[in-house]
Amino acid sequence: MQVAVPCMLMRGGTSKGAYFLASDLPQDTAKRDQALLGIMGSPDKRQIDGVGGAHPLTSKVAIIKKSARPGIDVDYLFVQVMVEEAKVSTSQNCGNILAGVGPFAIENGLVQANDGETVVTVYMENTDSVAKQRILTPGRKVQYHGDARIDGVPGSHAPIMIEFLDVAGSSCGALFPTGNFFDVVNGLKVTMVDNGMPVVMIEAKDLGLQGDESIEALEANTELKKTVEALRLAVGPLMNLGDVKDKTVPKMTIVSAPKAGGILNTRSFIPHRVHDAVGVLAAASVATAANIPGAVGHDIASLPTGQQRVCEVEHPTGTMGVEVVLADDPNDRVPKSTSIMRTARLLFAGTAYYLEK
Ligand code: NQM
Repeated sequence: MQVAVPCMLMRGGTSKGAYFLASDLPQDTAKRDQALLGIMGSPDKRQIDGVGGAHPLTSKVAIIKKSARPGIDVDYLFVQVMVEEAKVSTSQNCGNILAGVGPFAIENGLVQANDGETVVTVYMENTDSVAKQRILTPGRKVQYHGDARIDGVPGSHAPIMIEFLDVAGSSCGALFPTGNFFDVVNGLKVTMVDNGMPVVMIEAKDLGLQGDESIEALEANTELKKTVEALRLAVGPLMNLGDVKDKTVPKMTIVSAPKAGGILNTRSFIPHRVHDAVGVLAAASVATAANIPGAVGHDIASLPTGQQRVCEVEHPTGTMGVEVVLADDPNDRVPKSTSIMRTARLLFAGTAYYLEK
């Protein structure tokens, strides 16, 4: 039987996903996951029988509800729908899909917009942390057009500023979950960091790479993929993430000296495909660690000065600017805040269908 669910398809930053009101989906988690797999068309390499885009970056879901928490407008649960496996994961957050959450909340009447600009405060269920989004709302309506450009997305759109306040250690318990700025695992020097996304930073040269290899070359390098996956499985428990075999974290980020005026050049396994750009919270983690002497990448990074620093993280399709406000006490490594500009666009509003089995 075909089951109908109201749905909005939105681009959030450099990702694309299906956005739902929590009340429109089955309340039972197993049934909800079956519904999401059906809607996206998984498992199938092409997701031909669903609306998924056949890549992890376009097989994403946001589930949103009005929040009962004081000072919070909406609760956002991110769900990664695997493309080729009949699996979904809530073990990670997504800062790109987050960009569409405020606009979705306003479009669906969960938040009353001001005439001009509306701040939407979002509780991110996956990581028990909060983000504030500033959305342009002239005439109390979301404005999608504008002059803001983000690398990885053609054209320009209205800017959405996102500020993260309490994301350090939100998945791993601490900014540096092992208590060290670097560790040696499987013979490789790595930094394990979590400023909103668990990330493992490895220098390109330690993997026999230049760091500016194409996405295709990295994905075709089976030896490299084996090394990276073995490392990921080994660091999972060290990062307090347990067995990460079936998880989409940590993200494995290869860093090298900047080539385009940024702080570092990156290539990220997320964790099996290579990101076309870099994740929002992943960039927040990389930028934070790069600023800390002793962390992998610090010595080859080109860093701005001052307490408030815009750190451009280079990636395969451009750069992502992360504003890091360092703590007042230089010995305190947790930044006061981390902010990133994104854009988002409502692409389609209607009804999604899945077959109830
Ligand atoms: O790190 C992809 C994305 C992401 C995650 C992924 C993200 C983030 O770019 O905050 O946005 O790493 O799975 O959509």
